[in-house]
Amino acid sequence: MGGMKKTFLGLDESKFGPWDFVILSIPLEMTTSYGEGTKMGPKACIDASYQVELFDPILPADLPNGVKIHTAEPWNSEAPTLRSQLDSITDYVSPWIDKSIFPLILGGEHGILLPIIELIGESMIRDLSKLTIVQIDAHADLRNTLNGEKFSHGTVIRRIYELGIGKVIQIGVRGISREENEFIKSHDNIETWFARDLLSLSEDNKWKDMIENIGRLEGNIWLTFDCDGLDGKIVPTTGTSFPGGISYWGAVEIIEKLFESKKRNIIGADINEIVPSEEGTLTEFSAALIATKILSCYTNYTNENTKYT
Ligand SMILES: [Mn+2]
Repeated sequence: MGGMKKTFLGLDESKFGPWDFVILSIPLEMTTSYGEGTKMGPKACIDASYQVELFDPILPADLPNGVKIHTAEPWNSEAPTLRSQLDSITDYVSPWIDKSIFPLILGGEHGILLPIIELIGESMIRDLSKLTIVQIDAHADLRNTLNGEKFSHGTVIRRIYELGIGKVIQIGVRGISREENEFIKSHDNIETWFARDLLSLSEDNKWKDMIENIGRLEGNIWLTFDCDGLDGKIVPTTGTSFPGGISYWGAVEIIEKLFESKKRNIIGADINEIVPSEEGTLTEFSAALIATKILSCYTNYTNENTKYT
């Protein structure tokens, strides 16, 4: 392909829309605690997607399984402050927040989610109390501030919650502060499935309960997938890689369950905190597999029936 831009999965893409599914890259890196390199994440994920198979046994045909995909040019900004960077993310994402297109956003640190949800509140779902956020993450991201910073990967779900989100469902949390734990306990519409309860080796662990619970969700859903929600073994270089997390098959089960029913409109998703290493590691490949699973479930979901409205 020479100097040509790479497309997700190396698929041939039509130059002209309308498209059904867009891959957006937001390589923002400003506040990640340690393990820098999220700004390389989206590109590394797209590069790694070349190693992912187009066959998925749940599909009647290979990917793209009849849907029109577009890999957009990455976001790029030299704006001087974090808030102005977030505003430029709004400009970048804006053309793609549209009921007829599914946006899959590759990040970049988790903080990218705030302008996206703000935009959804302004244009797509005016009443954010009708939106559920499903968050896969090692952390709750519910701090009021982190190192004095209001806008950060460690505060992003708190900022989004303050917009009036209907419900937040957190899966895989295992790094949390006392303040966040209290915040969860005192807010009924934040439902946190701690990694230890889900994944403990005891027979009465809560994994099945969590999956059933997801199966009962209705209405509009945004899926935000922080790579550190996965077990540290399969995302070894991500921002805050953490042991005791969700397995690859666990993540696949969650995604397939979410897309299984038309009671739910999955309006979009992001995969964030992708940090590759120079040698190339599992992290970006794991992220590419998750991204492909989302695409694959989306194509099945839309092809099975008419598109959601
Ligand atoms: Mn996070």
